[in-house]
Amino acid sequence: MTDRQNHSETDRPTDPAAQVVILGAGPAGLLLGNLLHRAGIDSVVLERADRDHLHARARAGFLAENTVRILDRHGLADGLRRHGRPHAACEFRTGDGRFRLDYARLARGERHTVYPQQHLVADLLTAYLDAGGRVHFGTEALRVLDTDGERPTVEARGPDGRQVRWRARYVAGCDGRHGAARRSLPAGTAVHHHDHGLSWLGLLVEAPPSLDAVGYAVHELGFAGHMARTERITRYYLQCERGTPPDAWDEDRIWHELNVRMRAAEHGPLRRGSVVQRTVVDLECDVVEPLRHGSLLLAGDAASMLTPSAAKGANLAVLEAELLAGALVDDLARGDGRALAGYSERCLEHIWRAQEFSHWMVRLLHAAPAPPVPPAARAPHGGPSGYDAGLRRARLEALRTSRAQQDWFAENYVGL
Ligand code: RFL
Repeated sequence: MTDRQNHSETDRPTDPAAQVVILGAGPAGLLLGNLLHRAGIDSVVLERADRDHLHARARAGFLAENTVRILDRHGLADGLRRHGRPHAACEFRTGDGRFRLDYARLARGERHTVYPQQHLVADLLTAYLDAGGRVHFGTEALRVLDTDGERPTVEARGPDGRQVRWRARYVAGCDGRHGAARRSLPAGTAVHHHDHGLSWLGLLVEAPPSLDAVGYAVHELGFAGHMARTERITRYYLQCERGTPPDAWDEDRIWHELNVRMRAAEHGPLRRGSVVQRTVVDLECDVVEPLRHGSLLLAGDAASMLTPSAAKGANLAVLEAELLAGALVDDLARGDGRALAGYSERCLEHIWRAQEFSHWMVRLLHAAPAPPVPPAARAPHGGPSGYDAGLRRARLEALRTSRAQQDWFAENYVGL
């Protein structure tokens, strides 16, 4: 890029600049930064949080094989190869008993690697900084301006509270659902949103996993889930009323609910430990369409948000970051803008498929929230909740007994 291309009339020569300004140092932003830097594209990452916060931000843990392949392809999988653990089964528990699906023996034979997201972020950050990449911590992007031209600007507030304007050729919005990229979308951009009306209390517990499988418990008191994280830490989920504060339930209540819903008396005890993190997740999802708006491109949660029901969000973020890096390198280093023109469409194919499967999982695992129908208007026997329960039983039974259904499940559960 020439100096002339880089400057607009209102730019001050002292404004910092990069070919690509990346908002957010999550899996999407950091993978993108690494890949651009290696290709000789000048980039900078603006991150609202400080480094310690990123190292402690526990979220995802289940990485699909395609995610591992992408990270491997770019030499960024050392940490997860060393410390990640293979995971290949899930167990469904219902009032009719339990059944297990060894999904690595189904469909394409793929498995997950369990590796906490904050460790992956730490690996990507170290690789980027060691290679000479630039990250500005404590720097919050406020908005992206002039995205319809070739000289977008990011207004940001630095750690000292002062505002800085970053000039770029492209801005990559990898700053999640509540970030500046979403706020800067042109008026009228479609954001397809769906709220399941359900919520989970997400817990990190200091105790080894209680089963060698992901546990999905369907119970009349609400869903409960179990997912391994490390040898010392396990993630549990408990469905709760919308609006429940994260600290509403004390530890005795949490363990009581987990034991009852996971049917520990029938299937074996859960390993109890202290709850070290609590968060309430509302099961909402959305898709921004398209993902490109002139010189602003979205990836990861900024592009689409999923419920954690099928463990897809971080995997999509990695896939999209690789596609975006390839498209930006083609455009900036080779003058070929075709991949960038097709970026949104390519990602949306994967996004909608992941959305569809996550949606199916939510309907499998929960009773639909009560419809706003006065009791007098309900059918005298059964009604909508009985119908919904019947569908869920039929879906679970198909999953238990039909090899075709199990292959479909495995392909979607691990695949992307
Ligand atoms: P991230 O990871 O949210 O990173 C965005 C970064 O942007 C920063 N930021 C800003 N920086 C500058 N200016 C601003 N204005 C900014 N606003 C925000 C933030 O500080 C942050 O560092 O987005 P990214 O990179 O798109 O990655 C997406 C994933 O984090 C997300 O999809 C997953 O965590 C979802 N998810 C799971 N995904 C999986 O693939 N497998 C799982 O097992 C899984 N489990 C989960 C999950 C998400 C969960 N929660 C909390 C919703 C479990 C949970 C509980």
